[in-house]
Amino acid sequence: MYNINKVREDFPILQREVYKKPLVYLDNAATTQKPLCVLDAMREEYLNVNANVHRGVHYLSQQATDLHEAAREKVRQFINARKTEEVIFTRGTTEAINLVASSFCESQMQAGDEVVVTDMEHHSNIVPWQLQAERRGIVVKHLPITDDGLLCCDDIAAYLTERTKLVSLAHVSNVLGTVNPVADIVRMAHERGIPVLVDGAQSAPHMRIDVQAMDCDFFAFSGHKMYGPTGIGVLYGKEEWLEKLPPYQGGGEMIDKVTWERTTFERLPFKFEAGTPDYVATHGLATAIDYLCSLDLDQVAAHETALTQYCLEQLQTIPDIHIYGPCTSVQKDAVVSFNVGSIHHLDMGTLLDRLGIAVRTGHHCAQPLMTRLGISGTVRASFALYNTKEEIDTLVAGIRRVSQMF
Ligand code: C6P
Repeated sequence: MYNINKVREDFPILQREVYKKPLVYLDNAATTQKPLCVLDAMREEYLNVNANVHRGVHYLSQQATDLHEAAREKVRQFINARKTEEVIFTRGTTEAINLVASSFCESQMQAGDEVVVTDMEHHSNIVPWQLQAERRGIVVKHLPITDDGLLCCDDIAAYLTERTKLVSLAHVSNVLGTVNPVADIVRMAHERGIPVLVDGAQSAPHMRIDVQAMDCDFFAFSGHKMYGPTGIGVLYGKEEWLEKLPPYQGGGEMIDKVTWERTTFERLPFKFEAGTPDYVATHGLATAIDYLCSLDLDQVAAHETALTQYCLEQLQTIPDIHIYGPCTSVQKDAVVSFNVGSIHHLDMGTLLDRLGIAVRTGHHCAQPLMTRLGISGTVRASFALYNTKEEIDTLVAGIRRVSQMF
């Protein structure tokens, strides 16, 4: 049985007040709060283990290296990758996608070749490709979405041409909450020999990830959105692809041998990890994964789906509300974006904040999606494993109160 009161005790920040009101934290798609066990694990490492990894023969360095590599194995299990060599530590989803954009385009694409993204991407899955378009003349195409915020799946085949070299799409939209049918898209792309990158920033915290079952070629996610520290993320890549791609950055750790004439590179995964990694953060991420799994991922998912469904039902009782994206938790995951009448999203967010309710407002780093929806921004409530129905009641009462002010 999911014990929400006990779960909330693991996150002391949830007990604090803002403006003398109990904090209702509904900005989890931006970043989640951290449980005590993650903070304790990182403090303990800095206090008693701290040393650079992979470099020292001394005891502390070996202990830190063991923790760091144990974290890689933990991530491997979490996403069900075949090998730890397929798990690259990055600073986050953004860096993971930039790595692929840079190395993939350099080695696998020529001017005129195409990358297909979608109309619901975060800037992190648009701008890296645009940079490559400017530098190498590749073409960025975007799959359309329906007015309900679903991918136009019937159109996909038409977008995959002989020049398409990669499909790169969000697993879950950070604005609409739409859960995209990534396994189906991977199958369609693979039938044409096209690899697929899945941006898992908004899915990894909320559902079981099995990269082998999904059969994606790359999968990117961030630690800080799943109860881990900031500054650490993961790029999963199939070994055969990672072997083919050139290094992203150069520096310490990623080399085999350096001479003035020539440098050869380390084996996977180190080839893609130049410089001192954030080894305390990797241990923090591993602790966050342990925490998440200790609560049972299926129970967490069921709790969050129930919250999303409840929120959708309650919001729909508010006059003049417009909810963006699908209105059923079957296709939507833990993110609800809306506007009420002509009230500006920033005004709504600012006034909700005064009631102690933390939501995000604006374009959510998805400006092309805003253009598609014909709006400048939304108010977004996003849920985590520690949120409650009572908090959603507070949100809904807050929206009603703000609406009456206008
Ligand atoms: N979205 C949000 O409030 P980083 O910043 O690298 O950890 O994650 C980038 C990113 C990539 N893809 C998706 C789908 C995302 O949602 C995000 C981060 C946050 O929606 C911050 S802008």
